[in-house]
Amino acid sequence: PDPADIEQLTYTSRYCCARASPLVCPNQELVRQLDIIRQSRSLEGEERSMLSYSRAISVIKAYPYVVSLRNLREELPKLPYLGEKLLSMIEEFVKTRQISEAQTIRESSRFQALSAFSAIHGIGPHTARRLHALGLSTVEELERYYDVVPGVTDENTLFTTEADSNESEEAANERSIRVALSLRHDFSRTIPREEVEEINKTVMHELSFVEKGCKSIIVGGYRRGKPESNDVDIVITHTDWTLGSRKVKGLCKRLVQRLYERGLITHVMHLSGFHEHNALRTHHWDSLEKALTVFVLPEDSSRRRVYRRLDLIFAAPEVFWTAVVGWTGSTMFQRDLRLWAKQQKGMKFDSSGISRRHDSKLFFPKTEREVFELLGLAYVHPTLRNA
Ligand code: DCP
Ligand code: MG
Repeated sequence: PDPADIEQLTYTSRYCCARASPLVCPNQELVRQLDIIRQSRSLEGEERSMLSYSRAISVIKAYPYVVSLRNLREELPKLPYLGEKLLSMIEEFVKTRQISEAQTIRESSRFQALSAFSAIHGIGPHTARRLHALGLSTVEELERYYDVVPGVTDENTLFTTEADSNESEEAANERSIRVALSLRHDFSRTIPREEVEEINKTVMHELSFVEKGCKSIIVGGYRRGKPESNDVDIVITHTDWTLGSRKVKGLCKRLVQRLYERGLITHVMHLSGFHEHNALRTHHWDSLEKALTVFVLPEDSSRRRVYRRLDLIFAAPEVFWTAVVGWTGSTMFQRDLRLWAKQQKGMKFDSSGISRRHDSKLFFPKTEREVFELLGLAYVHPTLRNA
């Protein structure tokens, strides 16, 4: 990160997109314990409480000093989103290195079951609670319930290029859960940066046979500097600014088809071209196509094949940088970008575009910096977006 950029950021801002949030902060253990409470609120479907904890946690992540009884009295009460409840928890932590509520939650069997269930891709808090209410409490019991054998999936019937149109959302979701359950031992292994890079290289090599002149950026946690990722997220576009949008259209299915034929993609959980951004609907490049897949690198003498989650996102050149910013995350960072754009600038931001609210005028940033400039924000380096 450029020190001149960092200087523009203030940890006291109400918006995390105006703060610097490093991957590891001076109060990491405090953050870890508060995150257990946040996770519990999320699993219980207590959205408002969950969001309060998310906001408080992200404020602490950007706080550049180790919390002490002194700054608890003087500075912390002035920071946004740190209310009485949070301050008393921080005080408890400063005095005892523990937050008793986090401890209690972690020891509860309900929390253990719900968090184990929601760790399976496709199982959200609602489904996790439903499964738990059926009397299930371990992942082994889930396997029996879904009739899944670890490591065994039916690869052929699971792939369909019509997954988006023919299948009901519910059926697609159940199919994803079954795949994720059967491959959970692989999916729970994190992906080192070198393998993320090799997956990107392999995908782009295959893409060059499908369409020339494309480029990609690896986004997600990798781009924020995480040493190990849970999945691989790649945004792809075409290098030709004028013809690119036409070349990108339909590319998602064509690439997925090729990767599947090569045995590199084994499953497609979800395939879509969707219209996220209302203002863009009437235009020819109106969609961000994406494929949520399972990818496996070819066997190598030095390693066995490990199944990995791979998300491919396709963006026309005009919206490439908004897609990159959106998919770099973090989730909280993206949430506040939208909020900032709306509340402070009368703009609309999401992964598929930036527009002005009063006249729906669209903006086509040519660089990542320009995305921040258009939104009237100081540039935040990707490694400082871990809000
Ligand atoms: N994202 C999005 N829309 C979605 C899912 C994610 O815009 N439907 C964005 C926000 C996330 C980023 O994409 O920060 C990547 O999401 P991941 O779930 O892959 O999370 P990370 O990449 O941040 O971490 P990891 O994959 O290591 O768990
Ligand atoms: Mg990711």
